[in-house]
Amino acid sequence: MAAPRILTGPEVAAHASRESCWIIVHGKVYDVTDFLDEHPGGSKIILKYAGKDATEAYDPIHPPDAITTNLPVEKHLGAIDASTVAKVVKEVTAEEKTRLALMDARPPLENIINMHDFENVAKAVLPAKSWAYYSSASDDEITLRENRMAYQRIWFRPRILRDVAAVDWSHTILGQKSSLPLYISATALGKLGHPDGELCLTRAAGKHGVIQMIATLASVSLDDILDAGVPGQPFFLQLYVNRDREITRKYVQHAEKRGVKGLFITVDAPQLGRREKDMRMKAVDDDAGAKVQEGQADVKKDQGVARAISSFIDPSLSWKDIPWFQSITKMPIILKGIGCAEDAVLAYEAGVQGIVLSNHGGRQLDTARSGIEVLAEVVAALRLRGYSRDKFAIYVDGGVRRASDVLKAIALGASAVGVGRPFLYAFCAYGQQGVEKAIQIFRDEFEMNMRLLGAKTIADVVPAMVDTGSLKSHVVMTPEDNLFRDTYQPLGLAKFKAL
Ligand code: 173
Repeated sequence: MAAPRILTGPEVAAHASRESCWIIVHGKVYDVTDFLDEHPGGSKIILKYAGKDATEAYDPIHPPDAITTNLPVEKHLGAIDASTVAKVVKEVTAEEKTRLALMDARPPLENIINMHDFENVAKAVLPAKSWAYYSSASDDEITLRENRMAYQRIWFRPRILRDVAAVDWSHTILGQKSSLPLYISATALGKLGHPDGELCLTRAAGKHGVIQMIATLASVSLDDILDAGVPGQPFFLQLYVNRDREITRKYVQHAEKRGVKGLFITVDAPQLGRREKDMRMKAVDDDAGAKVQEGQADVKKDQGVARAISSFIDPSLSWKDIPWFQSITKMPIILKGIGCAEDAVLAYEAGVQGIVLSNHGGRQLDTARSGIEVLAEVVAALRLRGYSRDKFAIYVDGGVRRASDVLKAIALGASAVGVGRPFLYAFCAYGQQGVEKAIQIFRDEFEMNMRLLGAKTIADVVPAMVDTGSLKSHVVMTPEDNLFRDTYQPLGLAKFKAL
């Protein structure tokens, strides 16, 4: 076998144009000239790193094997001699300095007492682009906010004198033991917020008996996440279905072989929503950044992070595909992103094992209703068809910030609840310890709320414990949720250039 070719920094730097573009990623040199126009994120961003090391920019937004699977082997030019690469001294911007200072000045973790606190810290310490990507939702972000507000339109009907000395909020989710009646829902691109990315969730979840749903577009590979689990740690997998079904088949079967306990197929994203905070961030960067290839028509420039990497998702996915999924895996199949009773009934009739009533954290169809509102009509429709909670799972996600929200959903018939952003913000702000603290806060809140509600176990949380009279009315006066209001960042309008 020929010895691998070793290249030097100056050799790579000589290929820094559209005509010949080499880049370094993780110590290897690649010729990406022919790939420039195929790059889902556009050519411009690659050209920014032409002739240079692109690892730092590449890492958070690509699956670890993206280059090796997309680039023919003859374009893998060899290894780089690191000692010959000119060190780029990065200028620390004023914004970055402020961010680092805020990181040092974070509230000590013991002062964090609720999920809003994590969000508030994450907002301050995340790079602006990461915050924009995570926090954004589609169009006017009405649904994002409604997800929170809907819980405030449900009121408790507590029971008293029930000997609540011992209360137990542990639960079973898709047949798996869970220390909480909620699971960590999938969020993508964790390394935009923390160098260890999704592993912060894995380690905390393993330690505290919580189930993590792994995102197809996690920054850490599926295998690396599974390898980081403790023996027997249960995981679910969120699936974006690839236009190339062979890729999806292999991915799903690999996950099953590795012991993943449930397949959550995302069905609400045939196209990604327009998340304007994310889109504007990209525009700002283009104005301020290096003007690579000025005048070049690059249609992808203002679409934001998520849209740039989502072109593999198959918009032709339909009910006809469900039997195929059932033929390739024995994992329970859950359709994630159901928004009305009609589709819940179709899912039930298709023989899948459950659904997630979700609007994708407000990131897809704006003014879609909240999962918790949809839950009431779904349970009613399924009851007419003989549904029982132990045979078909109904999960809800979106807007959950308190154990009381979870209890409301369970009272209304949810099997369990998904919590995404709060855990994401917890690790962006404090790494694994943040996630552990978030779990601890939920525990404390479950203990208090279950005692006050008069429920000793999750099975005791019943429909009669909630008043949903106002749930469907979207114009009900309630006291404002100040914490939510203070962390919510209003959308902005297009900025004028400097005068
Ligand atoms: O909500 C998202 O951002 C999301 O689901 C996604 C989809 C494609 C690429 C990255 C994230």
